[in-house]
Amino acid sequence: MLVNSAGIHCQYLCDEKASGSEHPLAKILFDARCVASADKHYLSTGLPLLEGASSCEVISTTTDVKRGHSKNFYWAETEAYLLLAYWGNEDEEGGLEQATETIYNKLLTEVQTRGYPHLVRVWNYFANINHLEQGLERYRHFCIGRFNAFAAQGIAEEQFPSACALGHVGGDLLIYALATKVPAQHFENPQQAAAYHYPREYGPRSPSFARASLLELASHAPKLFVSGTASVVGFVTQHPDNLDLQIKVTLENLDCLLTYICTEYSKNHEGIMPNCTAEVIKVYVRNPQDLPEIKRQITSAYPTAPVVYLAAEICRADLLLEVDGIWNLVC
Ligand code: 3EB
Repeated sequence: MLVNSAGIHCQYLCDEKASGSEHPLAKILFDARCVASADKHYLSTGLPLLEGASSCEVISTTTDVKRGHSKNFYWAETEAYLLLAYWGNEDEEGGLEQATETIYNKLLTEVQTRGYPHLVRVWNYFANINHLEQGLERYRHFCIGRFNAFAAQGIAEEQFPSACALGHVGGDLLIYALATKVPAQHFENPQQAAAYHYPREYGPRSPSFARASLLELASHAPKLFVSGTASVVGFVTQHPDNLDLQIKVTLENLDCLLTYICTEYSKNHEGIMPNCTAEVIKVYVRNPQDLPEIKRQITSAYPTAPVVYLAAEICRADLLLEVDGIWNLVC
């Protein structure tokens, strides 16, 4: 029997009611409020679609899915993959920092218990990410909660998953994650500092994530989960007031990361350089009026990729956009 032969695939659906696949792990909705859903394989994000392929993304696999849910929790698993989603009500859970820590503790326990101990990718969406609370930006409170949970459960920096953290329009804190039985290979960007080594001026606890995570499962093209990427070189925001140049640096960061990973991959595979093709791209846009210029440059860089443009607050107040996505390494 082939173990771990299951593929995973993401696509933007034209019609959110369309099946997209017979085996969906989850359907991600780009909508105007984030709430725990009654129909639990729909994950409401609170990130409205500004433009693009669809207001629904399906994460699907090629094998049977078992799934279930309870209040504020959804799970779906196949032989190779576990997807978990948690919704948190900050008021009921002692504020953002505590709610984040509680959810990450549950998440890290759950992946262990179910036998998929390796986190590949985590998506984090919550309200008012740049607002101050008790003198500290809410993103930084979130980073403290996440850091504490990783520390408590003995997760080392090298094991941090890829991630994104965006501000949504309001509602529940949503954290969803993909975990596997075999570890992904995590990468850093050669022209960026590791986020987990950002200096203290960016917050009392640094952000716990990798820049990209590569999954190599038998009989499938290696799949690369790319974290939120923005106009940051080293650890410093570039061009805080210049949209055009922020887009260019963001695209350069992506290019640099993808080239580096393909080169590393080729070193371990007889020098064969893979072709890196985008499966899905998400562009998070702070100011909707910036959409035309952002779209122009993204389309020029990725003319054939499925892209959605979402309204979102980026976790640094001086960043105007962030891009993430999933790429396939085709040999
Ligand atoms: C940056 O490069 C931009 O805290 O999980 C990107 C991706 C960013 C993930 C996170 C933050 C996160 O630092 C911000």
